[in-house]
Amino acid sequence: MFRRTATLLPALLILSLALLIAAACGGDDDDDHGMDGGMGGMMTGNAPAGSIRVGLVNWAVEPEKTSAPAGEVTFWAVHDMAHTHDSGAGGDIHDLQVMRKTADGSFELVGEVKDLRMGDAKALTLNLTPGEYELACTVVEVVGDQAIGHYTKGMWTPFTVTG
Ligand SMILES: [Cu+2]
Repeated sequence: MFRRTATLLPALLILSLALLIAAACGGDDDDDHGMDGGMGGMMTGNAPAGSIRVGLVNWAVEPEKTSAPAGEVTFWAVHDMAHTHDSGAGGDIHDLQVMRKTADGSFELVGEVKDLRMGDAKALTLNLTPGEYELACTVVEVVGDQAIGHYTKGMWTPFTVTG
């Protein structure tokens, strides 16, 4: 999917670095408030180094890893093209919501990237504290007279942040 040639690779690396630096410079304020629902760094293009790929399909959230150490975590949300769409079945757009389990067992939103069409990929960098999380898509589509809730369809999976 992301085919690289020998000549393109250095340019892509430099571009990626530039984006990372831009995100880091612009994200100073976010770093201090990583848990308050800030968007963190968001970009499109190639997967950032060290990111955790999270596949979004009908109807599952498929991270390549189900845990990470506490601190800065970058999720690379990808609306995978490796599935077909029945017309009217929904699933044209997916989100990635990162939610943290609170003491009372409910979930609070830590960060999200939204509106990923098929083939889209977006990065989401968050400062995560140890605990139990969920990676989810909470899109609700109305197709005809039917509301299709992606979460209800199965688009969530547990994720653990270790201390
Ligand atoms: Cu979805």
